[in-house]
Amino acid sequence: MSMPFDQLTVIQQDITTLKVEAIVNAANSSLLGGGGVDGAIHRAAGPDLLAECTNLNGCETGDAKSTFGYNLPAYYIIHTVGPVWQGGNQGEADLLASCYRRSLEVAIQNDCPRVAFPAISTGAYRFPMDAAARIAVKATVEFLAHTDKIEQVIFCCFDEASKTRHQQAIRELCGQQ
Ligand code: AR6
Repeated sequence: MSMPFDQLTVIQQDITTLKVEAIVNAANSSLLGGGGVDGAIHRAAGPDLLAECTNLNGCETGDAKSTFGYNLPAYYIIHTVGPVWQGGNQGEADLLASCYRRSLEVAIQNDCPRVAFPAISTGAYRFPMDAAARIAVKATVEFLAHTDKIEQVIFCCFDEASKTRHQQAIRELCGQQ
């Protein structure tokens, strides 16, 4: 698969510090907050975020909904709900790919050219990092092939291992970088 490499970036950082049009939150179906990156985003955005989330009526696994970013440097937060890893035979891979596709669709609806993703489902939801990174990159590359509305997708990894896996997945899917 050929790919304009400059559209994909892998960084190791706290996603709440990023100044891009939209960051993605790895939420749960209540959209009312939790631990991990969800907790960090709610803490950094402030209480107005929870107030807006309360009106969203939750979110299905694999779907995505947007809110404002409030005190975050990012203008929007796109909340998506990843699958809980249950061994791999419960549609987890398709649901995870759907999180990336739906988040990018919601980014386009909100005119966001730059979107940063955490490694959805790889924390509390226990999706194996290796497989998750490949799914994330593949779903994103396939999506970007059919739109000119997204300029940059940032895989914002929390640790070194996650960063390495995403870089590896990009090399595997797109050739040498
Ligand atoms: N910036 C970037 N990545 C982060 C950050 C951060 N500040 N904090 C954690 N990560 P998780 P999940 C990474 O557990 O697996 C919540 O309670 C982390 O290292 O946040 O989708 C929700 O409410 C990991 O690689 O999300 C749900 O109930 C990745 O983000 C549940 O957890 C995802 O880990 C969702 O679980």
